[in-house]
Amino acid sequence: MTGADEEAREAARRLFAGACEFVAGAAAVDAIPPDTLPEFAFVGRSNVGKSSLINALTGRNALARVSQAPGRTRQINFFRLGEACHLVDLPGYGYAKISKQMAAEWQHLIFSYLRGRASLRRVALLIDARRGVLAVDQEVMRLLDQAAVSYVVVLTKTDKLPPAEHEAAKNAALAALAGHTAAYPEILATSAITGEGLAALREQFAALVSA
Ligand SMILES: Nc1nc2c(ncn2[C@@H]2O[C@H](COP(=O)(O)OP(=O)(O)O)[C@@H](O)[C@H]2O)c(=O)[nH]1
Ligand SMILES: [Mg+2]
Repeated sequence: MTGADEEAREAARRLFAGACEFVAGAAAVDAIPPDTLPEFAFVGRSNVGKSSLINALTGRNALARVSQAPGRTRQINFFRLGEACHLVDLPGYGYAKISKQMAAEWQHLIFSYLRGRASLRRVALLIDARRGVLAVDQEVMRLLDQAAVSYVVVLTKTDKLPPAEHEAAKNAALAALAGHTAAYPEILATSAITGEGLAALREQFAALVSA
């Protein structure tokens, strides 16, 4: 391991060792708090594992409430990690029973947040490793491209995928990045259960906090 690797690892450890507190929940655009700290947002379909990943990254069990009812969390939840950055849990999309009206409201809230957020360093776009990138995920990727928001595709729940299928799942996700101008060119595979990929994601965020 080089000195630079060790430094990166140490910076990530320090960042995620900080206290993590709920700051605000915004169900409407005017309730979004000011962007005072570097921010990392998590977006993905309902039930993809956003809350679980935030809990696993920060080592807290019930920080971002893990909802058993898909489509329940309709607000943007902001958490402060130490004094260093915000972690932002965006409401899930793609829930079948959601009305057209709700879907339009989701898009308005999310897009208002994404467009005007100077402090937003990177979005983690979560994809269920067993399902891969769906048409609705492609739509969100286009929104992110339009808003010129840098995003990294993160596969979730890899523990549910047979080890022999991991490589193919990553390659398929990588292929789905074609033509997406704001996508980070690598896929991170994670599991909130086994902890796979968490250190790599922490390091990516830590590098962007100090950048
Ligand atoms: N096996 C496994 N289950 C997970 C993982 N992450 C989340 N889940 C489960 O998937 C469901 C949805 O997770 P949640 O974090 O609430 O998803 P969200 O709607 O995107 O916030 C819950 O039942 C979680 O326990 C994971 O890495 N592995
Ligand atoms: Mg959630």
